[in-house]
Amino acid sequence: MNVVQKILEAHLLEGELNSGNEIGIKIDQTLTQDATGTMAYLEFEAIGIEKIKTELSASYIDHNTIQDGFENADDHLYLQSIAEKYGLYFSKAGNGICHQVHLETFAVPGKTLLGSDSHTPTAGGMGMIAIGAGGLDVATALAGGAFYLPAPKVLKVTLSGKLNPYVTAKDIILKVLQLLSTKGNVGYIVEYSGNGLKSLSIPERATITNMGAELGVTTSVFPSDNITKEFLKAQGREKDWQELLPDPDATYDKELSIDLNSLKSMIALPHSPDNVKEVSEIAGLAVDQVLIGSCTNSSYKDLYTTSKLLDNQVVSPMVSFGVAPGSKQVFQMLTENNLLQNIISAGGRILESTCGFCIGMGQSPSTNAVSLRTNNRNFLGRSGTKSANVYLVSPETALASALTGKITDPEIYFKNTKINFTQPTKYINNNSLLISPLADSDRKHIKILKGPNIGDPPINDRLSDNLSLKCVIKVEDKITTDHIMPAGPYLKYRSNIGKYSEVVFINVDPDFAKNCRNNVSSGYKNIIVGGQSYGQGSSREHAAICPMHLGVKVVLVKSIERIHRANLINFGIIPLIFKKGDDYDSIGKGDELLIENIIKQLKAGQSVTVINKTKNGTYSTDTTFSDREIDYLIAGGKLNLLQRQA
Ligand code: MIC
Ligand code: SF4
Repeated sequence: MNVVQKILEAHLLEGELNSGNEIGIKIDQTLTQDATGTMAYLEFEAIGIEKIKTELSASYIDHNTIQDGFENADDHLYLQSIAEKYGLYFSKAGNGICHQVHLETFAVPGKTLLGSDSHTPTAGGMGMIAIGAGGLDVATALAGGAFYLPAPKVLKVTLSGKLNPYVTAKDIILKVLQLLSTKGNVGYIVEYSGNGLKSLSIPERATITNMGAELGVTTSVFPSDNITKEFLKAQGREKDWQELLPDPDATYDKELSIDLNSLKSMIALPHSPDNVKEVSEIAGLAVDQVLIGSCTNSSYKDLYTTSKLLDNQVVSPMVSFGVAPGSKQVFQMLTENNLLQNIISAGGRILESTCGFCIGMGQSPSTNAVSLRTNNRNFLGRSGTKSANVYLVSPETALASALTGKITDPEIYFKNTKINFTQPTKYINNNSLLISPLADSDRKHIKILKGPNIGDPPINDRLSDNLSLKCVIKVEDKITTDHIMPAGPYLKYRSNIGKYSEVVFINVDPDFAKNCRNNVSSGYKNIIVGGQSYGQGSSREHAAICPMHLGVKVVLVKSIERIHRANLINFGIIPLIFKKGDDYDSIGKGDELLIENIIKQLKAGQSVTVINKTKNGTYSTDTTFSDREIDYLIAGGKLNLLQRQA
């Protein structure tokens, strides 16, 4: 068996690993963050369970900590009271980004983790099967329910050789993205292997599994070896270690090799993480902003390197330069070892240990700016400035470019600079911002605190047999959940579906919400028509809930990404895939579409037929729903069923 099979086999509750069908697995740990967490816990409360049933669950505050207005602070209080009531760890604002903190504090080789954030696979660097999902799936896992996924295919990526100085783990994953793209990898889990692993530390492995999310795979995983053991030991958690290696005769569904010796520094160009070139190909382009941080590149090694490379240097006067340590641990390690000094002297702005700029919470670049960032997504407008061009790079490339004021290959720029980083043998463990679960006797008295911005979890209507639909929007390929449900300034409405729904697709079609409402008042449900890889990116289930609130009942696309597909089904929206991609061309915005006897068609496992009354066309669709998914769709969503069962 390979590592993926070993972990899944040990957690299998339903189905068979090699069947190609759906499997149900036991979830050991969960994580949530504030932006998806409020809805996840509202859903958990609605299920009606007394105490969480996982081995360990943690609720992090890291996405929105700006607190402009009461809404955000109220969300934090709600989440803290939920953690106290139901037995979760609570990581307060300032403790760090969920994935970095989870890696340091809780990740355990061989265990499973489900997180309401698409970068949950970060913990795969520790040898866990760590999967991103919608909040309702995490709520289900908290209540002890299985997590369902199609039995995965495993892609082996063999890393051989050793990286040259200033070529990094980030360049490895950017190379993988260049080779595989963000499309067409649904259903795979990536397993890393090869002698190249010997020189990759846990935070570097975590950079790779983190940004594996951009491939659209279910997750990515590294074996657990002596390097894993040393990291856990330095975190004071050696007892959590177990060796986890593939069997010598393990088999894989697909293979890919990367020679680390010949790898160059890579860069993702606007506006997609797979638009990757070598840095040398675009060197010389003037840069306005450089930001180091996010869950991809904010480990102690990343910031140690940042400090050392800035020693006695000053960043270009034309560059706005910010650095966000990924966690309080990283921040404290920097202060303890006198490393902040160089960053401050060089002209760096020290930012809070949160997601911040990565999700458009602050640091929006100037008009038409070139912004170089170490995070994982550069979707159009995500930075908060639609005209800005965001490039994704390693901290080393970011630093060389910040110093010169133009995109610069660090291999050349730093060729005479030598820095020696060795992994610390002991990390600082100070838990002043991490609150442990309460004893059962103390939990009973806790009152849940809900500010006025926090609403009820939304529930959909039961599916009706005939659907009269209006095409409310037609979008192209690679529509991300950031397009559907923008974050940034709107984040504080994550707990208020009515208000948040007003901005669905706002940067694509500002009239979307209004048009949805008009169609509903004329007796139609809404249908969204889209291209390839619809719903890439974030796990935010609001990209399903808010359209549902606006009367969207069907999404008809050329292909769809895993987490978004699951979220749509969880909230009773039917994702249909064109059998013939060309049919997409014949549908226009405003067309009237009809699906007859849909419940019968779904139950019979038939290809659902969509009739275009405006254009006189008929489209067949691929339907690969499991029985469980059909039950959710008919009931109008998973919550309706779970409540009935509870
Ligand atoms: C992201 O990186 O897009 C986010 C913000 O972390 C999301 C979660 C969210 O939208 O709250 C994710 O990756 O799932
Ligand atoms: Fe936060 Fe950005 Fe990581 Fe998402 S990708 S968890 S917004 S740092």
